[in-house]
Amino acid sequence: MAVISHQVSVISGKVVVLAGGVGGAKLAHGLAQILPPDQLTIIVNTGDDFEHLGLTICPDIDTVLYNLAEVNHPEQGWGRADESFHVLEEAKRLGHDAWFLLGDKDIALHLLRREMLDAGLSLTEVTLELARRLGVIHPVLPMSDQPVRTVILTPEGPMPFQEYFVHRRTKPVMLGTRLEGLAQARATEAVRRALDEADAVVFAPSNPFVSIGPILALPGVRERIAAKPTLAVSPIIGGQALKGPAAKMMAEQGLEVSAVGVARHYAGLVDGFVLDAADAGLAEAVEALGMRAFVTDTIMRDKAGRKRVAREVLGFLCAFIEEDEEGGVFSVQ
Ligand code: FO1
Repeated sequence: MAVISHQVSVISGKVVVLAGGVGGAKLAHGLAQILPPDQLTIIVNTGDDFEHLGLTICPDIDTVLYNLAEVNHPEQGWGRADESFHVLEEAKRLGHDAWFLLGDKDIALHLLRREMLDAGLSLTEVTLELARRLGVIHPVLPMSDQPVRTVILTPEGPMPFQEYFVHRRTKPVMLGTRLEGLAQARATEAVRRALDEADAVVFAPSNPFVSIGPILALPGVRERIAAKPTLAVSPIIGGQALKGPAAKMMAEQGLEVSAVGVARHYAGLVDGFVLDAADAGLAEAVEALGMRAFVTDTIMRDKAGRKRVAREVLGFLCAFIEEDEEGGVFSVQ
């Protein structure tokens, strides 16, 4: 039987991926298995960041770093594999309300981040240094060096993101969001340069409101992305989020809870939309929004699955870039 090669070889062309938590980290890891560091930059949401126990916690940055370094917790996706919780247990014994689970290895990284931030390094410099120490070779860039903090507006009042997400387990109704610090924040120079130099931008299957939304909200980001071939991977499959509260948030905002609802949210900004095979029937409705639709199995079950989805995404990118521009910068073998 003939062996069909699905190898994608990207001969040139730079890809920027926008990522939030676990879904973003998985796709970034898949892309990092295919593209060399000078062809892949990962821009990460920092709206989930917060100060806790004197530490600056950057959950999405750390989830991306741990996944790229292949030291992430295999089931939960965030945090470290083979983790212990001695520090937290002792803090608890001393009266700390340990609602946010920080393991010992994770705390070690946070202590180094604290030290570097206190020494005056920017979050970008700290992240690149932590990446280097973890053996991550691809550039992982926080969206901003200034703090931008997502606040969830609920009937009980405004709630800091991690209070809503972890402490309250996303139970309160989300009426909307507010990005504190946005007026004083800007996309970093590294982020702006990566977007300017990108041949294509990919929105990972991350939460459109609290993961991709804060990145797009930074001045100059949306315009830069609008000028590039851009595609998004749906975080909603069969009307449900694979992980996290995206579906619940959509319902609470009166949006259609489906991949089409997500595509509609991105309409005008993205040129292509990747749907899961379970939603093949929605491809036409997506295309009616003025974007190309591509259907594949988007579930990234393991390391090979992440690479497979990344390869499919790049293949899709090739297809529509080459259609638009003669001899586009990507090619599939
Ligand atoms: N998520 C939880 O649901 N519970 C936790 O206790 C928790 C701790 C935690 C510690 C470090 C870290 O980097 C992430 C952590 N997360 C936890 C995940 C994180 O808060 C969310 O996944 C993201 O903010 C959403 O993208």
